[in-house]
Amino acid sequence: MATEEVKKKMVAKKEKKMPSPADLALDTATQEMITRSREMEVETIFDRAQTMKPCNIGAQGTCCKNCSQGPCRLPLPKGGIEGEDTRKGLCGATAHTIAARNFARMVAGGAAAHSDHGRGVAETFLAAARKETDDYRIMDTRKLLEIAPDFGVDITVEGENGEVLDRDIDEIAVEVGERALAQWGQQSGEVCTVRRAPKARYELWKKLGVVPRGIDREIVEIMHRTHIGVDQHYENILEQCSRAAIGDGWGGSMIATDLQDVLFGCPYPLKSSANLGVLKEDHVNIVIHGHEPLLSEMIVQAAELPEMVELAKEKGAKGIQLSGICCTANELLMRHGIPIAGNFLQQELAIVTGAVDAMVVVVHCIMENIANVAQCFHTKIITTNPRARIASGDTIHIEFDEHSAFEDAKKIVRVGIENFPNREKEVIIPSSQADLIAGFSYEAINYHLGGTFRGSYTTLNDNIINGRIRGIGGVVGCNNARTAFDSGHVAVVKELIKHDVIVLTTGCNAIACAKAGLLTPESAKVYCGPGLAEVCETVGIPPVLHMGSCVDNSRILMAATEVVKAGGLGDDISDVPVAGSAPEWMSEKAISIGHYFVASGVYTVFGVTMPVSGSPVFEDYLYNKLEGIYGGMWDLEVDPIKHAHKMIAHIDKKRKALGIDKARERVLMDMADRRALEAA
Ligand code: BF8
Repeated sequence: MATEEVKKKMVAKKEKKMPSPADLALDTATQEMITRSREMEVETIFDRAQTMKPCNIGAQGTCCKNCSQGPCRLPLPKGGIEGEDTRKGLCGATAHTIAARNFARMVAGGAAAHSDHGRGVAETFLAAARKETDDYRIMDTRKLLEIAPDFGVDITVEGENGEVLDRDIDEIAVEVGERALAQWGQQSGEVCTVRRAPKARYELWKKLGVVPRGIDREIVEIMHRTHIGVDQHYENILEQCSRAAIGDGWGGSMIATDLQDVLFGCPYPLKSSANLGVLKEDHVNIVIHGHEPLLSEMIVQAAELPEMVELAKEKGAKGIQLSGICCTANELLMRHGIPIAGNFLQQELAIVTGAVDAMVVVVHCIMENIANVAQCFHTKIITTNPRARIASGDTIHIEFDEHSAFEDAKKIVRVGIENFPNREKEVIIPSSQADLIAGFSYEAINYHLGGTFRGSYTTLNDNIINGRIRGIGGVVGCNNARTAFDSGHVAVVKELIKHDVIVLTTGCNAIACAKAGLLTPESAKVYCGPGLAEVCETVGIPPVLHMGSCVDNSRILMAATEVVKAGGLGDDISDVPVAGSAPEWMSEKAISIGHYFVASGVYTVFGVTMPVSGSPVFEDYLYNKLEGIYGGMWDLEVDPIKHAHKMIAHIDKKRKALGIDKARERVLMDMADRRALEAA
């Protein structure tokens, strides 16, 4: 048995091995809270990432556990494969079949998560349109009229004398709701919103036979094909991935974004702030975490009720501070300017401040361990969705129903308020928070970058053609505890804007950029190349445009489509100088997003890792051959600077193909001349 002294030495040795908070996270607020959690012996993901290492074979994507004869593990031999790859599972499945199956199941998981979110929104939308609930109503009729034709719904009607009359808005809303909801269960034909893609892209999908028939159908078919003994051709499996992923990006996610905009308003630029410093010691802090905005919209209204503010004061608080984590945060920010407490890896740390009176969770990206961390503090964890409950800890479940939404929200807010006097531990809130501007829906970009009299993407295209803007980077995705928190995000984005690539961002990347101060117009002068800085200064926009949550990646698809429509940059998304990126991805949703970017013609680079490295054949298919089929392909680059430069090289390749590479050289000469003049 170890003596006390030996024990101390062991602990010291263990502690010495633990990386310092500065090595684990970019921002000081996170570092402070990691330190506090360690001091208080509250275990977080930052600790577990040190003590639990990933399975090497699973990380390569070549562990098959799709039947009970396995798991069959096919690691890549050290030094790679020489000659024919003869590795096989018990059934004979090759490494590429196994890697493709595992990849496909990630697409299915991701597409299902996004699309089920969309289904929930569509159901609530329809309930609102049919006036079955008083709590939701059609708010943005402009957007409703804009999207209705895409669902095959007429917005005008012929009058008795042949005149064109406006149709009743309620009738239009009901029909849009019904048509939208039908896209999930449709068995044949096409998901109707897919037709929004540029004509050339849609025609390519038709030729390849990858237009999704129905959103759910394509996801189910992935699960069928990847069952033992079904689809054993990696190219054929990937084709099904394309159907499901397109059904997500151009279907489930896009419909979710559309209907959320109609119900809650299309976002336009507004100011706010981000990081743990937005929590307020003297206020009731209610943190809303997850993805669907249906409940959070009600919580915003409930928290503003005079009776709630009064109750908070009775309990000794000065008011109620709402903030968000993950994509619910992005939704609330985009439409209401509610501040963001943090992204994925900050959910436990928000509780570690001791200031969170209630953390209300919905669906996706909620770590089970928040329930354990909450037990070390007074925080109430409130689950609200029947699909997402937590067995650990001592959570409360207040089920949210769209028919009693406001009443449910009031109950939830009251739990937070009543918990305020129960704070036992010292409250320590990091001071760090950064100002930001968010709310760049593709409609808002249309307006801000548009011409003088009417919005269009022509000005953006002109600036790409004349080379001030080199190209567009869509940088999105999660945090990943296997890499220093936020550092990949921020390094990739800074490198892109330094080289005049304007960045469209969503999800946890958007939050990382916000915390790093990249979502302000002022940041252009500090971080951008001369061309992009000039455009941002002239138009008054940040160089990094926050377009919303992860379902709002559909806004990036629409922005790319608008660029094609505005002309001068080719006929298809694959012609445009654009590249995609997820520097710190971790979720299955990210894989579905990555694949619909690729299938839409976008070269897409992921950071950290890709679970396909155990199959050089499948890896080569994703990283090289797909470009010949879709005009877009996957890539992996762990080093953030190289990652950004791979994107830039692709953007330059597209500029060259369009014949606009010379324009940029001229612009750079002009700017250099101007600087020389300024210096003289
Ligand atoms: O949907 S970026 S960690 S919060 S999965 Fe999750 Fe990834 Fe964040 Fe938003 Ni998207």
